[in-house]
Amino acid sequence: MNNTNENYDIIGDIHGHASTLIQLLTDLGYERDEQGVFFHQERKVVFLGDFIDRGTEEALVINTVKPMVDNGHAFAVMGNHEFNAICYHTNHPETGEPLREHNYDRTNEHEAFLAEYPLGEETTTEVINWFKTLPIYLELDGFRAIHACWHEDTLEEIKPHLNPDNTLSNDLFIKASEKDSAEYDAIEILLKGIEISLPDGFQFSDKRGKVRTRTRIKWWKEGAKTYRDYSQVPKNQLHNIPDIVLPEATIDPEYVATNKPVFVGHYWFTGEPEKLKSNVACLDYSVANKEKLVCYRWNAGDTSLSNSQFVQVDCVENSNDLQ
Ligand SMILES: [Mn+2]
Repeated sequence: MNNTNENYDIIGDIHGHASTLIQLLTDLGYERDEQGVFFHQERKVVFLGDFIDRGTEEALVINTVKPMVDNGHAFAVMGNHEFNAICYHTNHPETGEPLREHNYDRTNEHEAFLAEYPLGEETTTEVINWFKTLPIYLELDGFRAIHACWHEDTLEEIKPHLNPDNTLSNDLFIKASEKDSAEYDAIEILLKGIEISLPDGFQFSDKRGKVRTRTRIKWWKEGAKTYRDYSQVPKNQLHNIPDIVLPEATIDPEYVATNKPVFVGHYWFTGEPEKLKSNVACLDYSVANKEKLVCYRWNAGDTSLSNSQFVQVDCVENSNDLQ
């Protein structure tokens, strides 16, 4: 894609917080056209996925983002929540069972979306069909975008199963819904990040209080030697992660500093936004936990990342939240 002369605003996970998104777009100088679609004369947005679940303005997020993409004012990649929604709302062609089981946990996680887009309704099908048009990654001249993890080997493995526009084929949704398949593992890595098992006897609580024995790793980190160095867990849980040296085989090739800059969302960071290393930035700062929505302003000609280019907006409470 020849886009060296374009300026981009890359925006992290929104999770149903449309009022906050609208505040951010306004702060960034975006205006509405006659149809109400946000645009900027000199810039385009790159959305990093996870538009839905958690917040109470799911439709307003979709009705803000989708027309921007349709009108060429934005690009968007798929998040794990869109992938999960597609599987929740799609039945297996042979068994007729949903690709993602409608059990209590999964329905509960998807509750905010279902409140606005009930199962089987026409508008729901339309939104799910739009999710299917989202590519799994975006590679522009200057930078890359993917929801959770840019992992070269996994991308190479999955490329033959992608459509020419990097969207997932219908077949891939089916295969990637079967645990233990190679496709399942690949989607887990790209959309949810790389996880490792902690040594026997160790566990921690995630941000929702669930006890876990596997941890997301800092795949971008160079020189990590121990489980504690390499684990991406809430700060108050770090003491539960052992300072034990990782087995040799666990250490995955990191995202080397000579690679093109990459933007991800997904990791529920808090505090002051900053790059993770010279060429990796995460833009998820937990708006879904009433924290911040974060953007990175990439200007034409940029070749590296700078902490001065982050823009943040505090979560805007909406009337539904106050009920
Ligand atoms: Mn995510």
